[in-house]
Amino acid sequence: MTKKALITGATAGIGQATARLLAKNGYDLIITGRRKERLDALKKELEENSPAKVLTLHFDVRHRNEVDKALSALPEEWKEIDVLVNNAGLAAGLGPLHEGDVDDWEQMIDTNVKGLLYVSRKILPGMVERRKGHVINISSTAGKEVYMNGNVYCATKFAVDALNKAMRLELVDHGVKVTSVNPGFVETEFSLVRFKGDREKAKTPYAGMEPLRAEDIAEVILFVLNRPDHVNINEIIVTPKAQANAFYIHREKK
Ligand code: NDP
Ligand code: 8X3
Repeated sequence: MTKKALITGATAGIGQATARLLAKNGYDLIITGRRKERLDALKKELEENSPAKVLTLHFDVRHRNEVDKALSALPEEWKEIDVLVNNAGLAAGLGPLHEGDVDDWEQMIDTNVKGLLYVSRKILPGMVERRKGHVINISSTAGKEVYMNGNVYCATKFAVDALNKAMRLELVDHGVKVTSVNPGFVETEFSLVRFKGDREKAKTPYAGMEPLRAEDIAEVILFVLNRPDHVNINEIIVTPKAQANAFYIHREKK
């Protein structure tokens, strides 16, 4: 039977690139996000260009009731999910904690940590029951080291790292694999979202260096999923060539 993957945050960036790659590689997909028109457009594109069947679910991961409602009412043929990619997430703002915007903090914690938990709580029991499944948590280099002014975003990704380890411990006896993928700089809508639509500011992280593309991370996810059943990649850190860690970037001067 065709494997089914649920990808959160498939309307842009890493989630969208992963949906495109998995669709070409034999998966049926549940794609989720808040922007319904983008989900509909992606479903159309994938169904026209690949053998994948696609179900769209339009919800905000921060709203527990919306998550519950969407994932409790899955059509019968979509109930057995093989792969969960916990990808939906964001950074909001970049500045010292003592000047931080509390609304930004709430948005990051509610999306990156609580949203991931709400979705996982709905999907993991089925994997445990079937003794089969693979969870891929998209964390970050920001979940491995704290960088200047990253504070709360880094804290949310450290939390994802902890949850990834907890899931692996608690699911190993149930035959479910758990992997964290930790990217460095990837040029997506991430920076535009972080800087609230300011296109000039959004370019600054990538000045004088070549960032990763969303497709680079999608390929890593497919590699992780394609390992033989007895092999699990516990975690993987992927950075651009010019990025040494979460905070040191080599930049070419023009
Ligand atoms: P994008 O901004 O391009 O995509 C983010 C995705 O998350 C969108 O599909 C968005 O969908 C979804 N999303 C955000 N908030 C919510 C919400 N409240 N409810 C539902 N969906 C939501 O960013 P990336 O692709 O770069 O980011 C994907 C993940 O990768 C994030 O977890 C991010 O932290 C992580 N990451 C990114 C890196 C980078 O440099 N780009 C590096 C390391 C990790 P919509 O707006 O339609 O709801
Ligand atoms: C996204 C990459 O370095 O902007 O997690 O935090 S970074």
